[in-house]
Amino acid sequence: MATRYGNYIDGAWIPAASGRVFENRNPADTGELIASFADSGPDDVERAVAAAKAAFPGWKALPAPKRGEILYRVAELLLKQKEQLSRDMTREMGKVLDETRGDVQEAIDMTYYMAGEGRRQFGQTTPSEMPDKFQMSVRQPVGIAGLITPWNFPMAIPSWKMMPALILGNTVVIKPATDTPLSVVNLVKVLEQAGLPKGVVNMVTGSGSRVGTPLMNSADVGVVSFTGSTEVGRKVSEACAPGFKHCHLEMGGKNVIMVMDDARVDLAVEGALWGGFGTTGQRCTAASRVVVHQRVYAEFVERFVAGAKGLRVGNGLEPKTQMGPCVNLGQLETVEKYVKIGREEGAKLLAGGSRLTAGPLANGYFHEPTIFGDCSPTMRVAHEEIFGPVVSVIPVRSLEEAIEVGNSVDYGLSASVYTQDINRAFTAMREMYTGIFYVNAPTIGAETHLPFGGTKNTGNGHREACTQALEVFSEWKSIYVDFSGKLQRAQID
Ligand code: UN1
Repeated sequence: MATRYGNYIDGAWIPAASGRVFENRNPADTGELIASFADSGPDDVERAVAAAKAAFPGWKALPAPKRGEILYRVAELLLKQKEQLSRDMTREMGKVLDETRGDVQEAIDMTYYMAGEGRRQFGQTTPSEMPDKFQMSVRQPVGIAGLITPWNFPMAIPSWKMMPALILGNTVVIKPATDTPLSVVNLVKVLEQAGLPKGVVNMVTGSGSRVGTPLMNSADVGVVSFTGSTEVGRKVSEACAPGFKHCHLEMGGKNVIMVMDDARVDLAVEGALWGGFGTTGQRCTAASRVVVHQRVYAEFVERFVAGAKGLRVGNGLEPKTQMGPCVNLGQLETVEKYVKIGREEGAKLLAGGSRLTAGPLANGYFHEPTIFGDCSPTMRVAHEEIFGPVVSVIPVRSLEEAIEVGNSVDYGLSASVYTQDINRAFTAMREMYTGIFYVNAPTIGAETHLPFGGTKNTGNGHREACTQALEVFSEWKSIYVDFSGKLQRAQID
């Protein structure tokens, strides 16, 4: 019998109102059932929102440093359970164990960071225009936060959203991705162990249409934070607009590594392999384009192709595996679709290009690390997000052309330049219209204490992580205290 997990509502684990469940299988071996989860609907969302609403006044009233103490305990417990949490995550999502350890570590880092915000949440004090008057600004929570989280960072991204929401005094309803509910169940269990009061965090599992949509449409939800595709992000934005809900969106990317002719090519190749094929290319920050100066193009491509062909693809739990499967059949089929498109539009297939089905890979969603060379920037493989192990290499003649090509996509999450010339590095840094920029490092690997997010179709102006994460989950209140004992009329007396 598979383990069956319910929703977590008002501090209790309960089945969906309909009694329905859905199964979650290991993408490296679909014969392995991870567990079954509540296949919830609007009724379950309504219950969860009601629980979050009832818990809000008490949680808001708890002093922020006390909320921080609970988060601190959460971080300690996550650290203790890191290995098991990582193994569970590899089984349900597929990425290799080193990377799932990194994912859990990001959750730990974010939780410690936001626990610290329990003693900061700095506002401002400013001088008044008038005598005997004091003024300051403070943050206040919005109310109920609806969080809709993706499968590629199954614990990190839920924590990026949940921890800032909680430390500010909001209560939460979270809908995990249907491919990775176990990692959110595990996170919620840790919250429970840490003594989080009931109703403060509620989790409802199920589909986007039956859980995500009613959650973002609920009149009681004051802020929605979503990570996923640009297409769905636009719908979230539209759902939030009529009621002026706060809305944070973190969406697609088509990130670029730019390799200049003075670059250390060995380092750039390592960076492109990690940036392009880490997490099987399924990161918003993945380096799915590499723009290479023509003087080092041949050398770079030769080494990059050799590196990609040498990557060991397999079950992420095996220590020798370097790249796991795609998360589900849909993603694998998208990868196959783009391989076909690339071939048709004349990109040169230099490595990979096929599904992997031999031996132990037969029951998983595996695909070869794939490289297209001699791409022009307008080819679909070179400017649409694929979210899989496919990298397009584009030759250029100068830094200026690299920047132009780099900026020519609809997304703006992350970019990087490999060069030994500090002037070129700073020029590229200034000119790339992205939220994240790297010098002599790949496009992935952001840390939790700098803002995370992007421009154009990647985001809607908000950032996660760092203190910027507090913005969407709070409202500022400006406070004026007049202790003059008389009426002072601003801008008039
Ligand atoms: C994502 O893919 O949505 O910077 C997040 C990185 C990771 C987070 C990626 N720390 O690659």
